[in-house]
Amino acid sequence: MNTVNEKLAELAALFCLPGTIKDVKVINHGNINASYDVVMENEGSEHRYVFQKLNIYVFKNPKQIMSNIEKITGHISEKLEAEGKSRDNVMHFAHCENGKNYLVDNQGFWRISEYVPNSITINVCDDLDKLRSAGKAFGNFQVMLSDFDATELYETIPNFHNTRSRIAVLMRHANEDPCGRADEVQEELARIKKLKPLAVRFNELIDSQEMPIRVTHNDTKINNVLFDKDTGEAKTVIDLDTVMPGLVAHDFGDAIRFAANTAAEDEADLSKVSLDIDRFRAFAEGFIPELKQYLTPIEIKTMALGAFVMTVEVAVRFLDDYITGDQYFKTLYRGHNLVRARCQLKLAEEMYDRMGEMNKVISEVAGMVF
Ligand code: GN1
Ligand code: MG
Repeated sequence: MNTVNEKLAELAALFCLPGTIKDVKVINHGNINASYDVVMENEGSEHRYVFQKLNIYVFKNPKQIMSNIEKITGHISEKLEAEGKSRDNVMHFAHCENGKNYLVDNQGFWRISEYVPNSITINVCDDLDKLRSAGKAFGNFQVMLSDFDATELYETIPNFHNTRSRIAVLMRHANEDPCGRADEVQEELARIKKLKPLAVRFNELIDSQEMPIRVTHNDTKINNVLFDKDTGEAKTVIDLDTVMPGLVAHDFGDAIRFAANTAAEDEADLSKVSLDIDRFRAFAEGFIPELKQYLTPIEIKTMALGAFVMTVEVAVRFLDDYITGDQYFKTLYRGHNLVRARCQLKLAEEMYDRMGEMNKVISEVAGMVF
């Protein structure tokens, strides 16, 4: 047994999991935490878990995350129970003997969740039914939390979707140029400056208190949805680390940024990168009707804007990480963050040009003229 497996076996015991480890696979999607898919055997039956080491460079207060998650999953479970529905798909975390749902040791901050049975994740999505279903799942997640008191949640990463502040930080780092990489990215910086007036629109609408703040997921990549292996329907959403007060448009927009791109988020061949309006529509057809009764007109009118803003914001974050030496996102090669930033920037510029087309789809799906 190698050292990773020995560590996982030690953790399994500390988290009071019955049985012995039978199989371990590294989970490669996800740009932040280290995750392992672990199968355990106990008296002839198998149980599957996800073991994770949290990235404490990204999450400065991991205990606050675990407190948020306990409250959120508890709230959703209670609601489902009251409605007589199954709680099987709600994420469940293992607890140590001391009752805590995490463990800190000299190697890091650990947690273990039970694998949701019969589920799979996907990274690319050209199946419109699946996208519609994913939209419904993210919409439903917000509905489930619509009566949750947001003041009970810690802000796990302050200013997470504060686009204006993200851009300001990028420009400051470009001036400081700690790794001597700023010269290489002058063109990208100029393009971001051009997009900035529209990219900070949500900051203005928040400042003028025109946008309702809700409890949102904030990291709505398609690989954070679990689909049923047999039916292909979305079962639930995972990765609750960034559930915080936010805007509906952040969740809609981040999902579109990832799922309606005809290429991967780190595609180097930019000719492959574009917005697929059919995928955009399919996700909207799942998301908007699920939530519609809660939405105010301005939230519907700014939904497409959310796709553009989230795409600019992620471009800014990737570029910032490149300039500051690739400390935040996992990278597979030198320049990976720059490739990601260029890909997102190309998509954001296309969204800017096609805003009218995106708005038309939203207006049709929501049955609202604007
Ligand atoms: C990170 O953990 P993961 O891979 O789901 C990041 C998101 C970015 C995404 C880009 C906490 O998400 O905000 O949109 O990478 N999560 C955090 O792929 O920063
Ligand atoms: Mg995440």
